[in-house]
Amino acid sequence: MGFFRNIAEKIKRGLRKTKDVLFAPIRKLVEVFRNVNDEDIDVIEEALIGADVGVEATRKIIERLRVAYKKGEVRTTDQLIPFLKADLKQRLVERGNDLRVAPAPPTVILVCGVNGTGKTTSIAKLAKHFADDGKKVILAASDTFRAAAVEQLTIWAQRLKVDLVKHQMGADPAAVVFDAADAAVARKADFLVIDTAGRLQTKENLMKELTKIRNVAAKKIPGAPHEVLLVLDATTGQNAISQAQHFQAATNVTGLFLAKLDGTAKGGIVVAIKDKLDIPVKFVGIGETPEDIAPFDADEFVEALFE
Ligand SMILES: Nc1nc2c(ncn2[C@@H]2O[C@H](COP(=O)(O)OP(=O)(O)O)[C@@H](O)[C@H]2O)c(=O)[nH]1
Ligand SMILES: [Mg+2]
Repeated sequence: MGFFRNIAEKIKRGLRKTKDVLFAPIRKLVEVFRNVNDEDIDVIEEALIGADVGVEATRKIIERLRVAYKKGEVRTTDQLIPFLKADLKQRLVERGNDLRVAPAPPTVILVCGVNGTGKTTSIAKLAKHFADDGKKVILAASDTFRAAAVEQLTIWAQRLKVDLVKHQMGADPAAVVFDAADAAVARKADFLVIDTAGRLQTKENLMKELTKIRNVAAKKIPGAPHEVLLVLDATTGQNAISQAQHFQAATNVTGLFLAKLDGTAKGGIVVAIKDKLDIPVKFVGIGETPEDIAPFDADEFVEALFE
């Protein structure tokens, strides 16, 4: 109970900037009880665009609002927020927001994404999230492209007291996974989380590298990787969507970790992502510390936006 209240609080805090942009103008509208007019709908449209809900998703929401308005279903200002909440919740509910886990441990999570989006930090968050739940976690430092990447993950592993498998910088990322998968089985880990290099590659290179890692994992652990989490930086707004399309074309992405939701007024990107991509958001990152993670929940997210 305390845990969930804590998460709801965190999400509210993380969405503060988005709320300022999205909700502040709408709140002004609904402060006074009166009949809704056309200008009110324009204000809502602008607010949605401002929060990076995206042109297409905004158009769909506004279209529905206009229909409801014409039919008299939305007549007075007090009906605006309930309408928006219900619409957004319906839009955001998706199949499988829960993490995919293996029928028998270890569950293997492959984490990919462009450099700087927050991969390594998000892995630390996942590690803490699992470890706090009493699970045994092993991290694989398969971003061997930069020495700093291995060092960063090593520091997190030490701080969080979880195991780490690493090779030298420049080593074959799949070889790290090979050893890490052995370690995960031998040490009876519940989760193996794999960090990967995120330099902007061609689709073919990206595909080759991720496929090699996947094959090694699959050979060692049945069904692995059980989850392929793509980390996106919410502050990049619509650009995050084109990144997702790039990765989706290279490999089967099964879930999104939307990082840096706290640093942006573009929290509406969650709605745009749902509208454009068929990949569920599984976690959101709402700060720089390992505690700043929340499993994504559509109801909670929408309530936090309009609180
Ligand atoms: N405010 C905020 N910063 C974050 C979040 N996630 C990651 N960062 C920061 O983003 C920067 C890049 O993160 P890093 O994990 O190194 O990205 P990587 O290159 O993809 O592995 C670091 O300064 C992190 O502290 C988040 O949820 N919120
Ligand atoms: Mg990294």
